Amino acid sequence: MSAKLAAALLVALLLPVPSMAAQVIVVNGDPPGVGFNDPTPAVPVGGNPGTTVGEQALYVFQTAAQIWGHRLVSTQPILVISFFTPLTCTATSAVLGAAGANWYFANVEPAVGGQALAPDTWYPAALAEKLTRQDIVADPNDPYEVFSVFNSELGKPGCLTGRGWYYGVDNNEPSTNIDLLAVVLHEFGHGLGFSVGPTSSNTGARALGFPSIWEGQMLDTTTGKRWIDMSDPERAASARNNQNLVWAGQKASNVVPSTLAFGTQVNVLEPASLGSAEAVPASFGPQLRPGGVRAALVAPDDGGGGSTRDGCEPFPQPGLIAGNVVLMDRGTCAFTVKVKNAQNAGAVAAVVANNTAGPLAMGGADPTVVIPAVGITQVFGAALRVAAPALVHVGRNVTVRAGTVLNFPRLYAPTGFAQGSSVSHWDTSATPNMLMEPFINLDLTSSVKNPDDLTWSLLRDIGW
Ligand SMILES: [Ca+2]
Ligand SMILES: [Ca+2]
Ligand SMILES: [Ca+2]
Ligand SMILES: [Zn+2]
Repeated sequence: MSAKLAAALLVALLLPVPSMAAQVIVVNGDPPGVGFNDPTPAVPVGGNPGTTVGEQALYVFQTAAQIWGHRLVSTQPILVISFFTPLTCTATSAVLGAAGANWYFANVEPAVGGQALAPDTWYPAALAEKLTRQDIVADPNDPYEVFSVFNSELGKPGCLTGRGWYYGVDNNEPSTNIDLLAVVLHEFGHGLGFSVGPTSSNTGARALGFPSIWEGQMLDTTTGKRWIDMSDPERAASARNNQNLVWAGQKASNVVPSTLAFGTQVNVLEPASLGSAEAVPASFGPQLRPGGVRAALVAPDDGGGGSTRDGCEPFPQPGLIAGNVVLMDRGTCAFTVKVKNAQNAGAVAAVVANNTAGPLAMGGADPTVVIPAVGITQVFGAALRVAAPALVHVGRNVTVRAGTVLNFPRLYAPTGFAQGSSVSHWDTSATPNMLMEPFINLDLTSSVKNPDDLTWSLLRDIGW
């Protein structure tokens, strides 16, 4: 039995990539003059010897295919149809790429030496062929196991203007460019099976009533139920249960301690009844020192604007702040503006409470910020505000790894459902940043495996 999620049918030449373990073959799906066929001259960059934009793009894809090929074990070649096409974007945000298994298979009998699939369960094509040890041909005119598309407009006016692809293969992209190799590795990861598959993450509905192979490892830590045991509405609710949906596979859990860093927390020393809660370090400003910050937490009025709690105005009474940790609410102005206002008033650290569910991961950049800042949940922020002034320690949590619950890594399940991102990614609270988070980060390596990354361990949990 087979199911198709999306079509990708621009066929051109086959480009085999030699590899030790599984053959991952990039199929150039671009029409003349576009993407892999872009004849624009280019200067070799970051280990990529190509002398046209098209050659450089192909070199990046073949590098990604090789990295995956060395990891995967399969007797069956994995055909990846790839092309560049305009995808959704604005001057400040862009869909970089999209990919998936080109087919899902269920109830396919194994060939000699192959393994049986779990009954009535959808498998991504490449994995189904690996396990059953055969070429499962659903449609001879569409033989690809993986399809992938990438944004052809990146860096052009109106599409992350000026921030085009980086074609080097050395993880050394300038902060103004997007590392194509990381994006290709990410998208191929989806195509190989890093996805909830034909089960709708939005409605929880299953294709033909069969679960996907993912559902057995998707655990909702609020209800204690796995997706495989839920009704459609329960799955839809779980997909929005921010911070509480995890991947409960054993292999991924095993490598959490070697892959993810210890988390950060705000621990309330006085009044002790408030306990402690997870905090997410901001992407700007200094890191917390190893011992963290121990000081009084205060929540003074900023004296102006739509809210006196948002820290968007310079604090009128710096005397209330000097030497203390300042609590502010998310909203109205950039995170860097709030933290800078706290710093200017003499604060030693800043804590910003979310205005929606989940811990707050603060982005932005301002090299003049010299105090550490962390984001917390709206609920914990409200409790702290009531208790202020309170004595707090902002520092490392030495028992819980960042981005985990019960030592299981979180899946991305924001309260506001995000089509194309929800569920089939790691949560952004993972630290260091993981390849399969929904947003690209500058600090990714080209590794898909522990101790750098969790992707490979998740794929092993589903049978790779
Ligand atoms: Ca095949
Ligand atoms: Ca204000
Ligand atoms: Ca992260
Ligand atoms: Zn993705």
